[in-house]
Amino acid sequence: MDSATAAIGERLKRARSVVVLTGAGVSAESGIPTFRGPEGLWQQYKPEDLATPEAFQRDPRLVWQWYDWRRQKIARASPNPAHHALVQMERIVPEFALVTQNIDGLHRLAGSQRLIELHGCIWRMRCQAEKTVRENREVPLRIIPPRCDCGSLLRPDVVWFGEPLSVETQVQAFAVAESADVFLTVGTSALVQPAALLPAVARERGAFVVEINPTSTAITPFVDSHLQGQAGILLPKILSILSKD
Ligand code: BV8
Repeated sequence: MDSATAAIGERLKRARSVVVLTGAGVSAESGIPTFRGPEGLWQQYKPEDLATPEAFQRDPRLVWQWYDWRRQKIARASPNPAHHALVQMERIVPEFALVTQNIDGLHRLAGSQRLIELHGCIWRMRCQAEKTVRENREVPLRIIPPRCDCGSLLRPDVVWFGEPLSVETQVQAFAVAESADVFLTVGTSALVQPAALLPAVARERGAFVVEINPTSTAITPFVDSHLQGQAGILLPKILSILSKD
């Protein structure tokens, strides 16, 4: 194991509070395309065409076809070693929080409990009129766009571009980032706000910030340590050090 990875494992051993921010890269090894990679989700579509309230207003059927296609892919995916390593880390570290930008539900499926889902979950739907939220795992959707019993359109219970994250979710996420001894940012291009602010806030408050990503990102110049590699390989290595007496 390279010394930088081992050093992160040793640092986690001494940490009281650890926060991990994840993005689509953590689910890449489960076979779910990332947003901005070569085979990325956005390659076929532009975010402003689909993941916005205006797009849904304009063409709810098209937006739901895209989400149905993603739900079908996600339904066939399983948590990978990165997800499992984070579940074990949560059980070892005294104060642990996992903040995810992902809507695929794989962290919860793997068993993560101390989980903050910044952008919602693709398996929940919300009535446009009543604002009631329900879980729906029907794959593929028989009726597109799906409707509530009240007759109104249902929408994915996710945060679209141009929509605010819930205040409660933001308060929780920034609170844990501010009190982190070590902050890991894993599998995210760190482009989407306000999630991408979290590593900077943690660093400002004195956290040791580690980035795990095969490539460099917008925040690579600002982190304390960049481990170049895949989450599904590096996180289990870090966990093996952390779990050693
Ligand atoms: C808001 C849900 C305000 C939907 C998503 C400044 C401040 C505030 C806002 C803005 C701002 N500047 C711009 C904005 C607007 C916008 C924004 O950030 N735009 C960006 C594009 C510039 N932000 C918003 O609109 C946010 N709302 O701020 O509201 C407001 C306030 C009051 C009133 C009204 C409005 C809402 C943003 C949420 C958008 N929703 N998802 C859906 O998924 O369908 S974001 C979407 O992008 C996903 O959640 C995704 O997770 C997220 C981030 O992408 P990444 O996860 O990083 O994925 P990406 O493909 O980019 O990168 C993957 C990385 O993994 C790569 O680096 C790759 O190298 C790496 N990788 C690949 N394989 C592996 C790997 N790493 C490790 N291991 C591997 N094996």
